[in-house]
Amino acid sequence: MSTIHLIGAPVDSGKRRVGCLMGPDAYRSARLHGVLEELGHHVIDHGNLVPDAVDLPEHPHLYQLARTVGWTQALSRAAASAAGSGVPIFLGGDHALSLGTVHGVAAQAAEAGVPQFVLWLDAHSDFHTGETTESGNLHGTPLAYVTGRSGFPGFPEVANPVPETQVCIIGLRSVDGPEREMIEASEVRRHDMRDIDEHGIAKLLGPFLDTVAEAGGRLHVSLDVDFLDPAVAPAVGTTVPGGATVREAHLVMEMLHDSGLVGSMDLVELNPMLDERGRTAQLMVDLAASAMGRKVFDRPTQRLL
Ligand code: 4U7
Ligand code: MN
Ligand code: MN
Ligand code: MN
Repeated sequence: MSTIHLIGAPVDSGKRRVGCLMGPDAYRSARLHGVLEELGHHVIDHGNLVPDAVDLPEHPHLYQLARTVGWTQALSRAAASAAGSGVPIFLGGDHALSLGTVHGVAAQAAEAGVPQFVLWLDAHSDFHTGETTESGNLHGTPLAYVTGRSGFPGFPEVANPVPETQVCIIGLRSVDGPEREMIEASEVRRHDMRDIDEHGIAKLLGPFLDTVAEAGGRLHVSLDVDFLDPAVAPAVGTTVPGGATVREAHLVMEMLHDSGLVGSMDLVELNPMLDERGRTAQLMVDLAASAMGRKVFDRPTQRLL
């Protein structure tokens, strides 16, 4: 059994549409803490973080740059300290929070001499730099930042970039032109929805987990709500039709648990303003439970919030 650190990260600066700041409390209302305790884990809820106060002039293109830099600094410290003493689960908050969480866990892994791997479950590749993003929304940039690309003015230096070969994206179905170019020129592993349809998701994830295990590595999992099909997970601002099913997502989580490789996890992009009777928050809590060891036969009768 593990020590699990729940760390609220009500980041809402990574894009224009507000509401993700309510994410951490939606997960709490859907009983994340209790569900994980019922699996036998030692669970500590650290409450919500606050961003550092950062004095940066407004950027002509990057939306809420100073606020997001402040979050990145605070989250990196929190992630580095929690990763050394258990499994942190970051309750988002939009995906800009991963600029900090991956930065922090990668720093701690480097100190511990463990290779850091990242699994990105998302409809989008989030591979823009500050120079390529058309929207200026920083929630579309974290993978480029943590793999060490330039174009992030004011952000902490990335002293421990995650090597491209140690990143795997699954669920892709919305990638912008410049992201496509950068990814195709990179060694990032990526699987789009067609790959899932043709091969089955287990055949895509399995080999990546084998690579992590062979390297003696540790895995950070970043789960964007929009990885899921909007029909089952409507509470997200960036819905893209044709996403993962409930069972595909659970299978990923079950395989992650069996692997014993997960060192940290982000639950991102939940916007409770857009939810229907809490069903998306509930599904995300159920997925986190699967990742932490709940079996299909252990699942309680469906509760309605
Ligand atoms: B998310 C987008 F243009 N690529 O850059 C952009 F399509 O964290 C979307 O994956 C980014 O939800 C989505 O704004 C970021 C857009
Ligand atoms: Mn994302
Ligand atoms: Mn996304
Ligand atoms: Mn999104």
